[in-house]
Amino acid sequence: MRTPNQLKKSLASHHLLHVMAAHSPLSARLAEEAGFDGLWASGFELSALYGLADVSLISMTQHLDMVRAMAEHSSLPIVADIDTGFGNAINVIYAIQQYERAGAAAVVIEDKTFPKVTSLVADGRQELLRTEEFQGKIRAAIATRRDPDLLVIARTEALIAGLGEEEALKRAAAYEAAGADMILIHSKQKTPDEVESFVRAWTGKAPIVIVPTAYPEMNEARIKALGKIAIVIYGNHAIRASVTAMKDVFARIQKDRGIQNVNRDIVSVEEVFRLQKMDQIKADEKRFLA
Ligand code: SPV
Ligand code: MG
Repeated sequence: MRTPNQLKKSLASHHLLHVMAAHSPLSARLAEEAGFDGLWASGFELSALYGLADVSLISMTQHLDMVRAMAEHSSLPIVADIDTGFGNAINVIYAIQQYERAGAAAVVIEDKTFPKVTSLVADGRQELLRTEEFQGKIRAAIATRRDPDLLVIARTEALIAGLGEEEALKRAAAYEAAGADMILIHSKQKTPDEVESFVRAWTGKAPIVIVPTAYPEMNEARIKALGKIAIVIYGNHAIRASVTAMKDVFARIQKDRGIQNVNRDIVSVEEVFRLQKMDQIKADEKRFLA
């Protein structure tokens, strides 16, 4: 059985961990082959895959199925985006039991009300839970996990909700006091200053996780210069890369009225066979099909 401690061990090495978004076992395998340290089981990506907004429409069961399938096809640790925990502290208890069994190495719970609204949308309706209620959810998660190596990451959306750095710091400290192993600070500002200022002001012991989608200049050098940040999550680059590639190829096929030109620019069918482990199927056929 998978154990979550691979992520904890990697964190102990004090290297910045690069965690790539995935929405399927296939994207998980590609992220692993590309050399990432972990997988972000993104709610945004899965919602987009279904053509849905990331506003708590995808069920926990759908997301869990994705996590289980990714865990079967990749050995990378999985950081599960469990949104608000799908309800109150009681829902969190059930979610932690399920995600731990599914093989997650970490869960990220955000301090928004259920149903949540996706973070990066302009003028999104961002409602936060009372700090005490969210602390109860963190305490529920910590009390429920069977393996202490399953990391519980508290995500504050205070900056996303426009409540300012002071509130974000207060909440992060309260969540650490409730037992959170790490703090994810999210921001939709187009430049890194908001998050950089938060990180500089953070005096807690819990390492920080960031998702620099909105402020892409925050590269490794800049993150390392700040210190305190242990994980960077590339939050939606698997689904955006897929959309880019599909739009391009579909448009070219339409323009060329055929697949004759695009064929050399997309992976071969053999490459897909490789990803499907077709070799193994052939070998098993030889061994077992009498
Ligand atoms: C996700 O990828 O689902 C996230 C990151 O939670 S964000 O969409 O930026 O909120
Ligand atoms: Mg999400």
